[in-house]
Amino acid sequence: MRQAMRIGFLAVVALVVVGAAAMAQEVSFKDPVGDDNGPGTYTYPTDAVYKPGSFDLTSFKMKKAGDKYQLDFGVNATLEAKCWSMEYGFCVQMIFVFVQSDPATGHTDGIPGLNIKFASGSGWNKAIIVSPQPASRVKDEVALKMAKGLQADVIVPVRVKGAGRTISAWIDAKDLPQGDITAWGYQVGMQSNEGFPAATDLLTRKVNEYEGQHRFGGGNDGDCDPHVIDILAGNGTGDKSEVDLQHKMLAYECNADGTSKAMATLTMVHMKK
Ligand SMILES: [Ca+2]
Ligand SMILES: [Ca+2]
Ligand SMILES: [Ca+2]
Repeated sequence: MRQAMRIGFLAVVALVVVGAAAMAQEVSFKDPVGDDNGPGTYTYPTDAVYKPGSFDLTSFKMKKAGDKYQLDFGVNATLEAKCWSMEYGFCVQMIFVFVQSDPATGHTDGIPGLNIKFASGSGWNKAIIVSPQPASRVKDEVALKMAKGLQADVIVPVRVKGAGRTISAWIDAKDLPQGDITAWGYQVGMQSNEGFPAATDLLTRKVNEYEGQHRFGGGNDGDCDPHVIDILAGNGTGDKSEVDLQHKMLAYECNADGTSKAMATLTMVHMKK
């Protein structure tokens, strides 16, 4: 009888351990409110479609769901389901997720139009592009504008959806490496969906010196300024200190002709354990 109880107890322990491992297939980050200003100076385009808070990332979660990963992004404004001709419940936002599963082999180059790079040891192994454009268009842009050596490491979701203040995306789990996703590094870049991008920009909206109807302001008319409006920083807990850390990471220097003197250099964020 005592032996049976011991075996029963061990079985319960085993179930708890397996359960914990299954639950660990989820990462969750928060981002401060009100830091949707890139390096600290950026302003929104003036058209009314860009509501205050639309580019203010507040959270990022990724969890395993069957043979998919579901990604959820919180923003600090109710999404515009009906604008332009987008079909998925959001239209002004575009989000880039950089996933680091192996620091030794990550890419330190950014993606065309973002004007960022990653620090040595902070490179990305997979980049997920969450856009309200049809997946076929995103894939065409990747093939046209990204360096050949990076294209295989880009993931375009099989489905995207916006509702309330949450943008969601689903990717095939097999497209990410195997491993403990809670031990990996992440970075998230908030951008804006540009249907008429420049030849050098992958569907991204430009940041200029002065804001315009469809242009962010507070940057530089060249491509020496980071074209991201909000990113993760610190431990990704949403602590106020992460605002300063973001501004430092997105610091940049331009030459007089608008070429880059020092490009904004990002590092990865890891879940605090
Ligand atoms: Ca934010
Ligand atoms: Ca610029
Ligand atoms: Ca931020």
